[in-house]
Amino acid sequence: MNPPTIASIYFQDLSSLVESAHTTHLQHFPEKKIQASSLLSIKTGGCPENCAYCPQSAHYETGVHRTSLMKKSEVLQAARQAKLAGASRFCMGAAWKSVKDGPDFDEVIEFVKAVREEGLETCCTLGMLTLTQAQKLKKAGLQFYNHNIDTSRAFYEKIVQTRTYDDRLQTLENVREAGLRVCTGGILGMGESHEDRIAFIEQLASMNPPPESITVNALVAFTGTPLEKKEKINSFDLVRVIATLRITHPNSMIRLSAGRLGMSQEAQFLCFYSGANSIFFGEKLLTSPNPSVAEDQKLMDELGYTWKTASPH
Ligand code: SAM
Ligand code: DTB
Ligand code: SF4
Repeated sequence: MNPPTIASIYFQDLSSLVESAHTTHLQHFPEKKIQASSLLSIKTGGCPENCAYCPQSAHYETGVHRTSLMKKSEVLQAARQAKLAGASRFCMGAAWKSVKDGPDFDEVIEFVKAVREEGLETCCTLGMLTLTQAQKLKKAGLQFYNHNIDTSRAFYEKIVQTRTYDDRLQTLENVREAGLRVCTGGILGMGESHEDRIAFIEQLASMNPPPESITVNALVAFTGTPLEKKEKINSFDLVRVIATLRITHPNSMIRLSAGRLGMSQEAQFLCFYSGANSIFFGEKLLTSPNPSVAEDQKLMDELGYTWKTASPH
């Protein structure tokens, strides 16, 4: 018999889908642990790309002010705070199209070394990377690189015109070849169809080895961006994507990422029950707010989850 297609998994009735995703989840992640990553925007706004969802694109008036690269002391202070609050991973994001060799990149290398010394797992998301740049980051002690494919290949060109889907895949290949762990995923609620969501999951499933970490963002619709009027994704649709991802990627971490402020705690629970085992935690994502640490702690206590601690490797 042929294995089930991703479409046939995705289109099952929701209770059967959630049941089988939960069974897979328990087999691979029997401990009720949630991994918490903290985000810091180390260089905000003024980005030359035109990603239709992004408040940091220079193409749109969103009220996000452009900054230069943060200072190492500020980054370290934020990392220490994140660790104290319980985060296991510290993710540094820059509104760059691609990394340019030079003083800013050299400084980011120093940030990575310093954050590692604090005993936190490290992740960066800096835009496109060459293989040599990926290798430099690896050598500095970076563990994860985040670079999202965002959606299906077909829908991608409606969302971004200043780079191609293949550009994204090339960076992911460079990241993999340098020996970094891959964090990739996308955004739901940008107007994509069910077929786009399935094609997005198929693209992730075609990666060999699979991404260690899959990030699922619900669109945060920013005023001034072309997607400002998009309606919030329906919770059942969000759960359908997470449950399908859990079945297709049994060993990957799945992060319920941006957009949690717009979700009920019941919807978040259904996402965790269906396979999500990671969140961004701390009051701020890159430019937008996130639930408070106290609120997330209360939710974890209520659900019976504890935080996953940082791994030394
Ligand atoms: N410039 C780099 C890049 O694009 O890879 C790194 C930073 S960028 C802000 C990281 C990711 O955040 C994007 O790939 C996108 O998936 C996500 N993102 C950006 N704006 C978002 C929004 N309004 N809602 C949800 N996710 C968003
Ligand atoms: C990811 O997939 N989501 C994060 C992270 N990777 C870098 C970013 C979310 C950004 C949400 C909008 C903002 O706060 O600017
Ligand atoms: Fe935003 Fe990254 Fe796109 Fe720049 S490349 S507009 S920072 S998502």
